[in-house]
Amino acid sequence: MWLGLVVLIMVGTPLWAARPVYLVFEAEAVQGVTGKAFVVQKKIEDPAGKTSGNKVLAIPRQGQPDDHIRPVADKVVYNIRVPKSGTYYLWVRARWSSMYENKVDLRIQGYDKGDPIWILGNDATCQALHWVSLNEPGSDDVLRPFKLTAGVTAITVIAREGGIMLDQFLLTTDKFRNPAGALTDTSGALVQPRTARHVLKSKRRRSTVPTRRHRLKPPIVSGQAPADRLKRVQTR
Ligand SMILES: [Ca+2]
Repeated sequence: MWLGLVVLIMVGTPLWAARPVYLVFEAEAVQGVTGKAFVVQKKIEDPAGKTSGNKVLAIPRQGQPDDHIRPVADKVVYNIRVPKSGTYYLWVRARWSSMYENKVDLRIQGYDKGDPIWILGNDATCQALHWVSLNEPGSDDVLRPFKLTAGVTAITVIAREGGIMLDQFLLTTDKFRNPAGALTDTSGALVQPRTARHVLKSKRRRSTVPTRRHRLKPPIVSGQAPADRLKRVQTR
């Protein structure tokens, strides 16, 4: 404890301030899956063990394995709640079908000026879930850093090849973290759109407030009242 206090006084910043950030979220937790290329599938059995959440976000293979048909243009977007600014590294727990079905394209908000595409995957481990890092172009093991500011950052995954399953993502400031197996999700890592319940509530709230359209509705002219109104009047 005394050593910690001495170090704190010397460096002038809290020791816990340097704690790395680990944001883990399910690949299938993304909203707006269109089904054109991406689908959510159950994936329970795997040589690598448990599939987190028992589901994956998949890009099914198009045609036969040797056809190498590129899936239709489709994408999903993760809106990630970044708790603090810093240099981050991205990992995905993925299952590739073959060396021709082993990568997805990425766009990272803040790095998409000029529309560059980053490639995630392209490694040689197939037919089993495993963690793959986003690496420098042409490298198998040098992690590609990117700077994020605190707030919400969008990472877009674009379908590039079929035969793909994505289980979890890890976004971290820890350059030396080497994830293994299914990880525990980080609560609140993703910003989800408002739920249907919220939408319903807001609709109810709106319905009690007269809108411009309501105000402009023409008045009912005597003798031309709708049938239901006439019925109510007649039964009084
Ligand atoms: Ca999963």
